[in-house]
Amino acid sequence: MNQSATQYDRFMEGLVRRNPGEPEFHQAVGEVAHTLLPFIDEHPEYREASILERMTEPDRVVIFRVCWEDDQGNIRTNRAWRVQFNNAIGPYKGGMRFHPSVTLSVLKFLGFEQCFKNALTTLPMGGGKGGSNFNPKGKSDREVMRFCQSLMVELHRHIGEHTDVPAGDIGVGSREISYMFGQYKRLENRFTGMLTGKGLAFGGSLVRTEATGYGAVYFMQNMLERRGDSCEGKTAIVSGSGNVALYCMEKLEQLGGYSVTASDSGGFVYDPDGIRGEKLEWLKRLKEERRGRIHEYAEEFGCEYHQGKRPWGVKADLAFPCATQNEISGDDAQALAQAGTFALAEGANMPTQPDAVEVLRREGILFAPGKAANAGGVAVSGLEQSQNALRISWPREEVDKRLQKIMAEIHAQCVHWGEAPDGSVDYLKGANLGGFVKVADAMLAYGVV
Ligand code: NDP
Ligand code: 2IT
Repeated sequence: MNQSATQYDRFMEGLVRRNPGEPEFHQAVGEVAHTLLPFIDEHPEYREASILERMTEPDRVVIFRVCWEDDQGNIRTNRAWRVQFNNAIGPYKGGMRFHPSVTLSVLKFLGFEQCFKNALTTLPMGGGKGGSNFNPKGKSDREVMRFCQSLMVELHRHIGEHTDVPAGDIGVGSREISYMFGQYKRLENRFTGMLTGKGLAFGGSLVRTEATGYGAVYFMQNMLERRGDSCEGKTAIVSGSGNVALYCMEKLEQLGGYSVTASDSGGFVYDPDGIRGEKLEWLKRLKEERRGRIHEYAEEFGCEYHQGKRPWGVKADLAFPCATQNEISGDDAQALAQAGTFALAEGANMPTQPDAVEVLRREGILFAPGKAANAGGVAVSGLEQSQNALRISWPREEVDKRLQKIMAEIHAQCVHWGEAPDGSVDYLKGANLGGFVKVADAMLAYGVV
């Protein structure tokens, strides 16, 4: 075993001991530590200042009870968290997730990843994440409203435009953001940009809804262009059918490609003619307005529905996992390679399991990690903050132009830090090092804090 491997084991042993029962957090830190420890070895200033040890300990975590009343008059109780991970380079920034699978471990993994992602955007944003084990599925609008209002009664004390700026994530879209914003305004008697993803009538930014999906495709386009290729004429597997997946499919179509799959937690649809044009518009209405299920797409358009299955292994050039963490196993990655998929960009956070990342590496598949590829969402959130601070709204073209530029800059940072002598790029290494150096240098400058 070489020195770095021993160092890695020692580092991870300590992390696991300090954070028992948090497998997702261990996984996210482990993936970063793999590439960072050898780098830190070569830069003793980071090691001597224990930067990685400090970066893996959140600044603080707020945990609170959320009580609300359902439509039948029953009193319901959920747990909510806000993980304020690191504000070395700007106010905490990151989404809120409402899903029954949310735990402290999940939010710590997401908050940790967010620190690197936000640093890569080139904007002054620290990392944070929050959420609740509340399940919005099947709840009435009024139930969701009462939950969001109750949550904000506690959360409002901990956030603000200069301290911590939440946004959406799984289960938190424009409806939930609006209810939370309305309640904050009422509690604080202040109209301010302390949330992003707001409605266009009250301080939201054009292109924020589309930004994560669009950004993932822009990143893919950057990777392909570096190899003299493009998205034109490419087929893709997309998982999920939520905010990120829908606008990933839309941008793909605009760039001359198309997706042949979409999924939700029930299964996936396979439409070899492409989920595009009128069919994509129909899917958007199904998911954004009617909150329907993906099997309805197969019924409407007469294509295959695979209940309880994930789409990996369907024949396509590109892959965009856009649903949730750990949705691609090692076997799935093998199936992807066998089906001829040659590039994958993570729209979701940590959708690819560590052994699957190894398979992709071995098979020579281009791999863009989420902290680079899905940073478009938080980047436009940052632009929403800028517009709020300036009290203006930029036109759609302006925001989209800035988003494209940011995605190109993130790609360039990955190449800078991840390029091998043979010209190939390890995007995971590039994203980890690029994000780390910016945050670490700020922490070094502050001394021991
Ligand atoms: P949405 O809630 O809009 O959509 C989530 C989609 O993923 C749905 O189709 C959902 O299906 C599916 N899904 C969620 N959990 C599971 C699960 N456990 N198993 C199978 N399918 C699941 O969320 P987003 O599109 O906003 O988020 C998707 C991913 O992108 C997440 O990883 C998120 O962290 C990441 N992300 C989001 C950003 C944003 O701006 N929104 C920015 C950057 C990353 P169902 O409806 O059946 O649950
Ligand atoms: O994972 C993410 O980057 C998000 N959910 C978006 C965060 C944000 O603040 O816009």
